[in-house]
Amino acid sequence: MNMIREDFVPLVFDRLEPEAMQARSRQFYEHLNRRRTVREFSTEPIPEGVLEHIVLAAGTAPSGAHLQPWYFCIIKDPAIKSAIRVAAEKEERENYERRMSPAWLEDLKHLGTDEHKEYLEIAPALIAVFRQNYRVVDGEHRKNYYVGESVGIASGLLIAAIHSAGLVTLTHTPSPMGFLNEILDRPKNEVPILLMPVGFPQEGTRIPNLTRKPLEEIMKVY
Ligand code: IYR
Repeated sequence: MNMIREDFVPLVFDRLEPEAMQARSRQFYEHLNRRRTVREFSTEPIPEGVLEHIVLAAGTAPSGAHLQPWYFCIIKDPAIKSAIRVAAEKEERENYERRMSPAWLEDLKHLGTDEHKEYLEIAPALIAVFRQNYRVVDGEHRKNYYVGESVGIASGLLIAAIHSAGLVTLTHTPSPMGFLNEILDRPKNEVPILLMPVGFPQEGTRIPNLTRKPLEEIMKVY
């Protein structure tokens, strides 16, 4: 086969020496391993342009048929943050009091979470991540592919970019989140999957004393 595709361009690939590969992979792991989810934020604003680059980084994710089925809303306006907090807490109250099973609540106990979400107002910015279940082309609904996988990967890059920029976040998943479509005026083909407060940690914040699974528990070489 090996057909030359006219619209293809040469790959720009930076080849590293083995020692550089070993050092870079270790340093990247060590950097990511310092990331922790934070639930207490300061109100300190985020420097200009940082959130834009974080979203651009997320948007580099691979996606099914390169359809990039994601959309990111950045919310800084205090009135909109308040409206989101009120709506999220209403759903979370329902979750904690009725929708989550006793086993689920038991699994969560060590994190100390509850239905109160003051961080949605305190953090200087919220990022709402939407998955585009389908796209609309000339008024017709067209399929997107591997949307969950694609937006999941983009969200991972988003979280890594937030950490790399020297900020903290919390992977918040109020559910259902239909209120975000209304408040943010997003179309029906978009479904919110994450609501991430982003900012600086509140001074003196404490986090659960968690450990990560060791390599032998998450990997096997064949
Ligand atoms: N979405 C709820 C509950 C919750 C669920 C899981 I799984 C967590 O790891 C943490 C919280 C909330 O945000 O409180």
